[in-house]
Amino acid sequence: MSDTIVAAATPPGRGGIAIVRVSGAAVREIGERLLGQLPQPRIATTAQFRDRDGNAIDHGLALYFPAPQSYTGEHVLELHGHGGPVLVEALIRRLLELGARRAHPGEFTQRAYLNAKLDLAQAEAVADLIDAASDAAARAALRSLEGEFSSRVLSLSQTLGELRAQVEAAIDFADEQIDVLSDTALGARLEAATTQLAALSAASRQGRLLTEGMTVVIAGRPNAGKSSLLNRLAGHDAAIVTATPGTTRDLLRERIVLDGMPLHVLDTAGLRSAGDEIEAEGIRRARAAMAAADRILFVIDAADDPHAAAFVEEQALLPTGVPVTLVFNKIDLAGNDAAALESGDVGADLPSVRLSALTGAGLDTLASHMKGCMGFEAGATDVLSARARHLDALTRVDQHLAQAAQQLAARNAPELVAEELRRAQLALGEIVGTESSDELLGRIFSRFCIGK
Ligand SMILES: Nc1nc2c(ncn2[C@@H]2O[C@H](COP(=O)(O)OP(=O)(O)OP(=O)(O)O)[C@@H](O)[C@H]2O)c(=O)[nH]1
Ligand SMILES: [Mg+2]
Repeated sequence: MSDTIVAAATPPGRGGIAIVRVSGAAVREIGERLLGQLPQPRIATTAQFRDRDGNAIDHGLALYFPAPQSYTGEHVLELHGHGGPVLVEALIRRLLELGARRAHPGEFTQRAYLNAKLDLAQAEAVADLIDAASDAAARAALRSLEGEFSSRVLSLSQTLGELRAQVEAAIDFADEQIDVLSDTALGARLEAATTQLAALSAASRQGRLLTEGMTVVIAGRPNAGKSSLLNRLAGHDAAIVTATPGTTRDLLRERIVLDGMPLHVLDTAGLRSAGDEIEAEGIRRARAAMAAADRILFVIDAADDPHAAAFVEEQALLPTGVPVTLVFNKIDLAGNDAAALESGDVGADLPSVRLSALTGAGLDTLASHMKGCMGFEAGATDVLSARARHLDALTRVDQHLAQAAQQLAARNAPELVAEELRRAQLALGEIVGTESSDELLGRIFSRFCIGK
């Protein structure tokens, strides 16, 4: 039988009301001793919270949720008292005396997960909802909490399960193997599953940007104005700016919140054939940072390089798969019309923004462009809060489906196709927690606040 746990569910400090929550097998007995008698289930009832000698610690509302119809799935008692830290602590001490113990961070939600009230992705969405720094992030977290993410994961898993059954049938009827596997409907269904996965991955990638923040690397030639742009975005002089090319040598990270949108912005050493060993190391780090970025802002000195020759030269060396925005800087010198790429020019198909890091002109355009990249527009409905761990699992699903398609196309043994489908299903199971380890649960729930 699990321990009975207690914690304040409201934040520490003074307030109108503080809520103390108790969950576990001993709740009924504890409630009777604290309140004299248990309130009717789910009916808010005024009561005195009494100490060992029967003296009142506080009075307020008591709410009793019998198992399994409660947040945790266990018996839960909520005590709404006055919002003073001394009262809250006195009440918690009394509950400890009655046999409860203090809850660990996230332990209420962990129990909800263990009692199948929520799956793992929903439990994570609880934390994301509480931590949401913007309306968009909160909306995405709520959609995941309400199960939209999980149900799309489960529906994909079900599709894969059906496919697997079809392939496994071919194993059982070895004579007809070829027929079953050459069934074009099978290939088409696998392709449909891959499309379904791609849509889910896209929605989750957007969601991860909202919850964990987008990592943006500012790159470009020396003196293009990269550090000036970082300082503009940060709103303070984080990086050294001088007229000498090669000023920045190390990576510089700033966590910036732009209208509630979390960003990790990295300033880097200017890309050129290095002058010395220190600069060469700086450039190596710049390239590593770009490879790990969600987006590269490639800064061009529009006055000096109106046709973005620097980008043309660098393009082949940029990491593939990381989206790039061209930033034409120094428009105060170049004029707003300069630096236009024409269709057919390298980079003409990339999004571009013109601005002046010196005067701040165009910064709002950059901000709205980045909001768009993050799925931050009001009304973006296909964003689901997701985490790096979910994306990692979805990537593995994608690899297994690609393998399965290959085996199928090559008419290889059905066992191999079935095995790839099975592994894809396992990876999906990790997201919702049908496949989970204690270590994973520890990592997820320890990041919650206490009382949730
Ligand atoms: N007129 C004008 N000057 C700018 C602008 N942005 C940057 N500068 C100047 O350009 C020079 C280089 O700026 P930095 O921000 O240090 O350039 P950087 O790209 O970080 O250079 P490195 O660190 O050497 O790679 C400085 O003298 C800045 O004041 C701009 O928008 N307009
Ligand atoms: Mg610099």
